[in-house]
Amino acid sequence: MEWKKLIDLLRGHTVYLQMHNYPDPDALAAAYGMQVFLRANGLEATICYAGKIDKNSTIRMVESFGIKAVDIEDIPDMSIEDYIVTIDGQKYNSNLTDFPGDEVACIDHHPTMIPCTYQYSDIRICGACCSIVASYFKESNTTIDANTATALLYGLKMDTDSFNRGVTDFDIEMFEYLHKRADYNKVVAMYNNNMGIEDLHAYGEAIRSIMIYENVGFAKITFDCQDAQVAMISDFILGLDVVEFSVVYAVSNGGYKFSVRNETATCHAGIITQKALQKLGGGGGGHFSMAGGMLPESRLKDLEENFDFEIRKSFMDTIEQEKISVEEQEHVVRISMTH
Ligand SMILES: [Mn+2]
Repeated sequence: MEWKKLIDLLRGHTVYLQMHNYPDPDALAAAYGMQVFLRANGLEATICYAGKIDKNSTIRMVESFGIKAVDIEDIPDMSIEDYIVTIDGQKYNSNLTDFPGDEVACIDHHPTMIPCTYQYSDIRICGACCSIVASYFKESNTTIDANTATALLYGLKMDTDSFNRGVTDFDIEMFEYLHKRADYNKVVAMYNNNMGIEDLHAYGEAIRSIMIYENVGFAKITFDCQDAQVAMISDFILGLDVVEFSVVYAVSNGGYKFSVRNETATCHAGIITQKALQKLGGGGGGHFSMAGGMLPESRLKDLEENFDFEIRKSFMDTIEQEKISVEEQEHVVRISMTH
């Protein structure tokens, strides 16, 4: 990370920090942290997004940390000359709408699906985008105020499912840095109270529909719910003692969106999701322990009658085909921890 290069690149331009669509706590906190960091270096930037901030946890963040995030529909004058830094997402990803501005920089912690050349790129595979943003303060010796440190720590805790998922040494290092400067009681209080009544409907549907094959759990939600809710349900299913791999899918734009979680050493969630959905005419991908995907409406007609069966079959077959051998395991697990 060469933070001075980012500052030099952005200086003199109208700058937008674009989070992925329907931003989650990690995206919101990382964008906010980056805005504060840029301001400390004499630059103003506007946080923006497509979709909505309508989940309990994110609405509360905006209010409680004083984050000003602007809906793209309220930025009619963004021009092609304006600079965009993508935060917690990458250009060409389906969850990052292409805005008029020029995506000159990217700060993200996800594996790259479709490569893109940026003038400044900081993509590091770690537990949360907030960790990367925290490192800008640390490495540049920029003073971080308690509110910003608390927001980043909350984003880090949320995206790593309280340090259970995808955590690297780097995240722990940033946790230590933020913990010294944040109000951790506030983080814990927010973390323990982020479920809304509407989330219970999604839980209810998932519990009714759950099917378990071997160590794989499937659940379906038949109403349009937010990405964050599908992910939350997938974590929940994974919490069952007999489940080590969970596949949750929910209605979205006439099709289905998927959230997949893995805690086995023999499966790679990203590869399995990509291949299983490709067979059905959809797409997806992601990390070793978490992945997401999509089956478009156009593909449902062919599958209609046996839809749920076809999904389960495709995932079960792919899990069998893609099983990582014992010899490979150590290597893959090590790679997945460090990259
Ligand atoms: Mn994230």
